[in-house]
Amino acid sequence: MTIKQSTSNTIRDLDPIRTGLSVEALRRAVLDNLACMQARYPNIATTYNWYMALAFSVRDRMLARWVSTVETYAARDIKVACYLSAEFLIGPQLGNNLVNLDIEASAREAMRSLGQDLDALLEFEEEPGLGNGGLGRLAACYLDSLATLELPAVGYGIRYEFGIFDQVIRDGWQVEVTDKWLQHGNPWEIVRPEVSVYVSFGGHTEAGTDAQGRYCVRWIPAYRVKGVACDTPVLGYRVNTCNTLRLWKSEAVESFDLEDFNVGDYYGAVEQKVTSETLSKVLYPNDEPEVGKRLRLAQQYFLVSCSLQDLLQLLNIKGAPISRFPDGFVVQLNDTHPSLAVAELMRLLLDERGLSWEESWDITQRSLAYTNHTLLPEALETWGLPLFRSLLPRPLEIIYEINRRFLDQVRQRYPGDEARVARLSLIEETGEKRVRMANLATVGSHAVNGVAALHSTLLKQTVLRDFAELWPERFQNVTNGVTPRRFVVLSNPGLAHLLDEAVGVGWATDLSRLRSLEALSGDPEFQKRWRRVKRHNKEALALRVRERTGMRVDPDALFDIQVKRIHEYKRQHLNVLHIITLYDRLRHDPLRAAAARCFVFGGKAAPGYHMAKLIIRLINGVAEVVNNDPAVGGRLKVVFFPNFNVKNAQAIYPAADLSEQISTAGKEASGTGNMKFMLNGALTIGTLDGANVEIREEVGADNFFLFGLTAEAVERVQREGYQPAAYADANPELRRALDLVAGGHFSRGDREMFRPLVESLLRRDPFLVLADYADYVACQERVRAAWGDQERWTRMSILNAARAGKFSSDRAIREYCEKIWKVSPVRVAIG
Ligand code: F58
Repeated sequence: MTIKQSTSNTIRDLDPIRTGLSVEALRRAVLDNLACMQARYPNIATTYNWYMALAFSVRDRMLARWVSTVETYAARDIKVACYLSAEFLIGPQLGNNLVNLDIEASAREAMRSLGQDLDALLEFEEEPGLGNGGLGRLAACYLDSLATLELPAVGYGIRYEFGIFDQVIRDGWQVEVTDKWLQHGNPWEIVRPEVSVYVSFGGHTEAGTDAQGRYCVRWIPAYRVKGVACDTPVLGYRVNTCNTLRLWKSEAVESFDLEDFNVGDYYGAVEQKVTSETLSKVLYPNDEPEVGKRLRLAQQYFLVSCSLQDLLQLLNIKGAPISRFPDGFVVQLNDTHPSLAVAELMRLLLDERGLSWEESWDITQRSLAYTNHTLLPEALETWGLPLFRSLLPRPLEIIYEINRRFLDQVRQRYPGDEARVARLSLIEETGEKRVRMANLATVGSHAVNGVAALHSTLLKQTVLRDFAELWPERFQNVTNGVTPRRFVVLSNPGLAHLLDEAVGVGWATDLSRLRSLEALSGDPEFQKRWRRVKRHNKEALALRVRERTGMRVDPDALFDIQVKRIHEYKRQHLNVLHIITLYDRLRHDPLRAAAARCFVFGGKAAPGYHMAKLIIRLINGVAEVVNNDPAVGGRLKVVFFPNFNVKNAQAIYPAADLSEQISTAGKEASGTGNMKFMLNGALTIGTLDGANVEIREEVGADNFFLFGLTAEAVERVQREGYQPAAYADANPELRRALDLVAGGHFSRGDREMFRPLVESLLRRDPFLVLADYADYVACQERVRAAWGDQERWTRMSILNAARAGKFSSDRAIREYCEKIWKVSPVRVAIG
């Protein structure tokens, strides 16, 4: 017998059971994987077994593309976009991979022939909740676009064992339950123990001279942790490009648990192992200022050190000199969480590769770029010096040296302006000394961008003003985008089908083509089909609401939806005050004409953010009263949809009529949910904040419900001494709404429960809820009138989708490539 020597790397040389795309090939593959990966025959297989068998069959079909992609990148002199992010909220994988491989229909048929329902298997999948919200989801949309546009890219992050908590509602309160996304294993990842790096922590440094007599520093760490690569394939939409999301998992360094460390101390060794593994154990669910979170700083350093070491190794494998690093890689920092990359790349080049400071700095700056995602001063990351020094003594020294050289430059440019020097410094000197991560990221990067036009403008006027004056050419805007594959093709198949017919296939990768819908927006026949799709999606959501909350909602009602993290600046409580006002009107005048409205809320509150949790409690309190009051007669319904995540989002956006984007102007950097709603034909009620500004520009003022103070006016009102109580005094409806809350009407007579919320609104109201209330309520009247004319509403809905093209993440990624990354597409061939 001769064994065929395989040197092939083409898909044709793999067994068709791993690659075939027909119904029959898929059916056989699933049976094969059921037996060989799950040790089950069909008669005793559970949903879990079927899900895993199908997932492995789909993954098999991605692998040849994955290997070819890696080989293509390795063989060619190309530049790779490296997206560093502490969060990737990638969502369920099965459905998206089926769509991108274009085998959804065959898989459905194959599973049906095996007696299985594909939808039930899709529903079974747990999503990796490795992110808090918009920032993590943006990273996932960008990976999708990078692969779809055939751009060489890698995502680097952390493989948290526990992602964002699951939210359950008990007695109206949020309760956090640990997320166990890995409990059934993860069929989408390949763990690569052979791809590992070591990361140092603690200890001290020793300065000396090297063999050539040059000054050098040695870091003697207190301990080291091993980072192991866990790779997830990211297949583009109907292309061969399959990029990698590399998430690092922390492990103990073997030497600790076996040799020197643990002789006779077995339990001590195990403890060390546990400590090391703790590093990637849990995602921080915080939306609040960081205070003394040692583990979080350790995670950030772990992420950047693993990723940069990996890139240096890749460069080595390619045989390229270190000076070529910026030609081979551009490293995008997704907010300040990975901004230690500035210090770490310097350390690796200086201490480990022996480069000079000047060479190292040139490489670092040319390679890194930074995206800012917030203007809230309290959300700007800083780390106290004692913590920083004890955990990362060598990176801190490097930061000090960067700062020294940087401030020298500043002093030369602005002689005598010590106030400016203090503002620009990487170290905050007042009070406890702290490292300012946004300053570090800005100084170490060649490009800095905001995530919507307004945000980028405000960034230059506020938090990074001095930097923008110093280096105006570094500042850019790249307005966020979302992937139409997951958020239409996958989650709104009815709409996708209608779009295929109306504008022709191809819109999913060229969203500007939706413009041709404009011509159909007034067509009665098309309108009817449009409404039918929406109605179908609303029925599906109503069913889900019933399952999750036990509540019945009417699919004919206007679905008015606000889903996003719960935060005071996002003003869910403004929405609630409007609902209370509508309710109060009906209570006093039950015969009043009122079209049915169903208000849906969804979103998690940071576990320690009491006011946000109280807002959730208020929504549920209002729901309990409004939904059961006979005077309302079912015309108003309030639903809090528990555990808003990517999976639930996919059922929610397609069913929305009205999208609530009501943040205080100047506070929401961009928003991306606003784009997903628009793309699915929802109309927006919103302030001139974040990307709302551009949404309104695209869709036209007539097709957008605008209200509220502008960012400028917000600033002015606050500067002039805002008196929220005066607004309540001047507006009887607002006063009554607040009185109902304070009087225990929504808390079964408990007057204490919502006191902190009402007092905060009346005394401080930092986000100008009361100042915007009247205009919001008036604007909602315009919504009501528009809804009353279904032909008009449908036209506006169609125009919203038609004009959403700008908000594709493909457009955003192309802009990053052109303005910042200088990365070009690379065709991947298979077979
Ligand atoms: C969000 N930030 C912005 N941060 O709030 C939103 O306007 C923007 O559209 C989005 O980024 C994408 O640019 C955001 O989601 C976080 O989740 C942080 C994660 C780390 C802890 C603090 C919150």
